[in-house]
Amino acid sequence: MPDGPTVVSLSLLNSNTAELLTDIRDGDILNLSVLPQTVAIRAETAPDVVGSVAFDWDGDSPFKVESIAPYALVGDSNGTYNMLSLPTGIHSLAATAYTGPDATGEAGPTLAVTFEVIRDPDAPAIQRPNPEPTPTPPVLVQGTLEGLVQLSHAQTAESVTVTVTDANDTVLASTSPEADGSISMPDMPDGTYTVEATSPGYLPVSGSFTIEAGNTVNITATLLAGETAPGDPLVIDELDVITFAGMYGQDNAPTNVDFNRDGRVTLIDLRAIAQNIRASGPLSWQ
Ligand SMILES: [Ca+2]
Ligand SMILES: [Ca+2]
Repeated sequence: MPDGPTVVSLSLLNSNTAELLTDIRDGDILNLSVLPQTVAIRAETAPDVVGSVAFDWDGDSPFKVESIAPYALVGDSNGTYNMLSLPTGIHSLAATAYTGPDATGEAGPTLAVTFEVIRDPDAPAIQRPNPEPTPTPPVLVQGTLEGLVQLSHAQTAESVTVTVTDANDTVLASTSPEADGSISMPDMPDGTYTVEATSPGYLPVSGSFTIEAGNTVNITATLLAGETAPGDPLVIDELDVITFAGMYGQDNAPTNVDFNRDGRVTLIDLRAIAQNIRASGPLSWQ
């Protein structure tokens, strides 16, 4: 609070009764079809008595200087307010308090408002802009993980499961690719994720991806065939060959040894193990 004389508010009064109708704030819309027709405007000061108050009004500067309280825009006679003619339209009002009479001495800060006067029987008496702008809810930015997942010896990737986890190992999404291996995981909030692709009989693929500003991240991977013995270290080795041998020749074969997903365990599948022998996982997304 400044030490010097200060205009702290501007009051709209009924000039006949001196009743306070409202304080006038920047952006107010005052409806003279509802408010009394006879109005006055008064500057409220701190302290209550100052040297003088100068008013600027609709471009006249100064329009009026009042050296005796009350400090009214169009003056008063011993406290009886003169009626202010207040035409409809936009009005600008500024008031400055001074230490001395007739706008002399030190000036305090100027309180300035712009307000509108309307005459509308259907509108409220006073419309006031919300002083606190309504906070806009944050827009949840969401991106998409898109990609292609393939199995090294199969025509279809339908047996693959793609899982997305966050930094807390919470599973956020899980999907299976289309037959051609394509995946699309929309509605992913911005963040960094671990993405893993698994399929029975294949080394898993794992990677970390960051979605920023709702963008689409493209990821591709090829899983290698031959990991037939789930639970052993992720290496394609003799144990996988032995597991395979136990099911050799079977129809309706389990998918963990039927790498080409043709329903039979044949030499075609053995060739897949041979090609990938000694490979270890998890593999990385490209
Ligand atoms: Ca193995
Ligand atoms: Ca097969």
